[in-house]
Amino acid sequence: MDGGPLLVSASRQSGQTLDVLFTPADFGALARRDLSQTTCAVFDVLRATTSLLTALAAGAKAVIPAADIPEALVWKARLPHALLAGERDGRRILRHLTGTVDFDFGNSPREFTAERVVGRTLIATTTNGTRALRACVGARAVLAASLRNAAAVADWISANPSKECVLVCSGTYEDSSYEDVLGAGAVVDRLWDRLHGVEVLDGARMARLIYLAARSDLVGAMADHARNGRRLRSLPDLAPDLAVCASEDDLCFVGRLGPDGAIRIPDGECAVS
Ligand code: 3SL
Repeated sequence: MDGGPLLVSASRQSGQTLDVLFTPADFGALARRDLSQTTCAVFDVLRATTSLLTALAAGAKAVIPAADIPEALVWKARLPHALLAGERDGRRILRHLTGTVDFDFGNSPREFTAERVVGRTLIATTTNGTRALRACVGARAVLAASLRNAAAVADWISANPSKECVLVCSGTYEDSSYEDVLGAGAVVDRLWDRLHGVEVLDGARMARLIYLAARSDLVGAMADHARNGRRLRSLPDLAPDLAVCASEDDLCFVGRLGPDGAIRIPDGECAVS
């Protein structure tokens, strides 16, 4: 893949950096930082960003990431035709958590079929993924990223250079998560030959090395080494999500957070892979 010299030429003038944030402990600092010259690509490989990108691929009009359940319900009151998606403890959010309604979807990418989502706006809240996306509000660009669109994210970053590019791992609860590092490492790897003159910080190098060590069997690696992967593997109805979330580069677009708070496929990107 050759994305051209854009990232290279801009870096010589402006001192670009590429970094990875590994833990949810970084979200607070991120939200307080000046991100006006920063692109943030957010990974929740298992499963939030994979699922929202899958929904967009299936024809959903937009996905609105909500920080928590009350905020999702406020969005729903504003957009009554929108569908609610999300999980707590990996399971669909039901009435006992909302007090009023069952959510329409959980957080399995396999739920977001064209039959159910085409033309619809989704409002999503998940434990870590949507929280990480929201921590990046204020950045010059916020992208939803996963293994499924790693090459598209790398191409977008290359074609739209920012002074800083930060690959944000959503993590699991308050901890780092292996699968998000794999996703970030895959993007660093796709960018690798286009990074001359960019300062590639140790975090980005580490993520790439971890990805390269695992890439021959990403499903097995996630099922063995990721806390969330082990949990999904142990649940017969959710175990097939691992293979969907481990597939690489089968989506040819990025999801970009807009000023209205909704993630969409930008104009000009392919719509469906
Ligand atoms: O934390 C999250 O955002 C979720 O993706 C976790 S889960 O895979 O749905 O359990």
